[in-house]
Amino acid sequence: MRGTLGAIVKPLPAHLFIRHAADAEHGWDSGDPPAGAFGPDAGAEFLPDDTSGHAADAARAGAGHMTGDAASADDAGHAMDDVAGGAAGEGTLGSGNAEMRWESMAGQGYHTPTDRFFVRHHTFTPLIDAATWRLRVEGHGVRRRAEFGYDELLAMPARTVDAAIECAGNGRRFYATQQGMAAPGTQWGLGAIGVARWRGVPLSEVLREAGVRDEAVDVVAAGLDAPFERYGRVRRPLPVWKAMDDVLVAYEMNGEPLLPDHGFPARLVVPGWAGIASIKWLGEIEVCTTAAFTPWNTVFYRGVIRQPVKSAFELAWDARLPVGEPVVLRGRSWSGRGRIVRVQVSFDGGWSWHDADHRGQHLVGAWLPWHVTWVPEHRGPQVLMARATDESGITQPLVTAWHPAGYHFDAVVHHPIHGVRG
Ligand SMILES: Nc1nc2c(c(=O)[nH]1)N[C@H]1C(S)=C(S)[C@@H](COP(=O)(O)O)O[C@H]1N2
Ligand SMILES: [Mo]
Repeated sequence: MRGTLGAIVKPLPAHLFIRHAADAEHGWDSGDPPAGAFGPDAGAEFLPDDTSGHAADAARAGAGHMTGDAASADDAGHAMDDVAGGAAGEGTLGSGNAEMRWESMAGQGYHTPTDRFFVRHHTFTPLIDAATWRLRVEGHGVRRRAEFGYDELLAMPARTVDAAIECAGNGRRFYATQQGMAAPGTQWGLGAIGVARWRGVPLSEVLREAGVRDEAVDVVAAGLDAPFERYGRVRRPLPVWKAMDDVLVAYEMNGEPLLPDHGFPARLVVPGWAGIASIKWLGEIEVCTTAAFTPWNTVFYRGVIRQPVKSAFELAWDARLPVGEPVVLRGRSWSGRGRIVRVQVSFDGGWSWHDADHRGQHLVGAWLPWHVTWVPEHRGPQVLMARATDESGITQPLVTAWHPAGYHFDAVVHHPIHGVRG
């Protein structure tokens, strides 16, 4: 068991873009959305996930040890901000958000290595001592309070699950770049997703220890990170059926204890659902006998449940590809609704589509790696497109419906490349 956390280090993010929550043009600086922007007048039903400039400010104040690659890399096509870090401790991202570089998945196996797994915090990484950490389960929906220490959790029947965690705002920047209407919040490209091998105790086991009542309706998981502005601790309700189905109280990620940035000592992993459901630094679970409401299902992430179908190339933005030379383009597609059944790629702006070959496995709740061979014919800027169909029959559209908070961007992404002399 690791008690002292200074030793647990997330490698500095050569494979990550740093993205600040605040964006001068499209975000705002406090928890309050601009008047009218998301109110009933705007016809908006949903509100943004990223509302705070505080995290970025704290990061600047505490910045220092995270410099270099992430800030200086050529980032054409991605809005890059200055480097965050330092707020919580050496070796953690501190505050702020970091996005996986898709080209860093090239040549990787099925899982996202932990050093490039995206990080999304509402405030900053808490350093929690596992020796004194407790997970409490309580509420009207259980017969008795239950409490678990780290060692007790590790001693319970464990399960291993390969699952994706994806931010509801993944792809948000394409509302601006492809559809001409910027959505407020962190301007993620497609890298706010990762698939890891999680190990932990099924939440159903944890709840059973407390004796779930038939009357239980919702389960509210709360994090031990600092309260977010005036909204209190990050906490998100889950319906009890999902909580009892496939949710994990995870303590391991890719065969190692969780890193602080990803929720040490324990987090929820909620397969297929928006990342906010996968509460990090889990401290309390309240089981309610009536529908539960917190700012994380009313003000933020309202109506957001399953993740839609998406695809990405394992390729740098503006990659340079030699004309006349066959290139194997690889990518991955995923959907919170189930398996991917088809992936097609277009090299001519969507006029013609070619089936991609699938390689390996596609686990439900994770992703399908695919590849297609192409010979670039022209020099100069071009666009690659990939679109997937999931087993619910839904295919990625060319344009997605506007969402005022920038969630659910499922349209085909235009990936720019340059044909260069071979
Ligand atoms: N306690 C707590 N849990 C949290 C968050 C948070 O800020 N605090 N962020 C959520 C969001 S919005 C996402 S997308 C995922 C990101 O998980 P990761 O940082 O391990 O990639 O964690 C979720 N769980
Ligand atoms: Mo998120």
